[in-house]
Amino acid sequence: MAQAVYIINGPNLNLLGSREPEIYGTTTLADIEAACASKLNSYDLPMSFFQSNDEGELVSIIQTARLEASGVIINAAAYSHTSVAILDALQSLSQPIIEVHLSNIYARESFRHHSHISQVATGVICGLGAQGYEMAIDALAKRIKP
Ligand code: CA2
Repeated sequence: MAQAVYIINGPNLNLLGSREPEIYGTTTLADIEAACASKLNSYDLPMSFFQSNDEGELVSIIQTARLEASGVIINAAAYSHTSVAILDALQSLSQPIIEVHLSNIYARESFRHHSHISQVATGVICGLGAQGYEMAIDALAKRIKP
């Protein structure tokens, strides 16, 4: 069996479904995890799903992904726009990386229009809510070497 797909979520995404439904919808992170598990199962790919509010912990997870993941899906949330440390960690990966945002970051405040992560991502999906994670899995499944 292939190595796990790492799905990495950044700060405040643990609050999904509890606030700001007009921006982020009503789906919880647990709902997203379950949908991703089911989708990956259909590709016979294992999953490791993470959420952290801590930048250093996210860097450590990415370092583990470098050694253990077949591919990475990352929604680094606000750290997408600010974190050179997360960019540096992702730059060391050779696996495909798909960046996901639930909201359309280009239709929001200008400080959300730039993501450090995009330059190292194989592809970027935004504005499609939780469906973006499932689309990212489809994209990764085509790119993961057996
Ligand atoms: O649209 C996305 O997925 C974002 O990565 C979400 C981040 C935001 O900083 C990015 O610009 C775009 C924020 C995640 C916060 O999630 C919450 C969910 C519910 C209630 C409060 C925050």
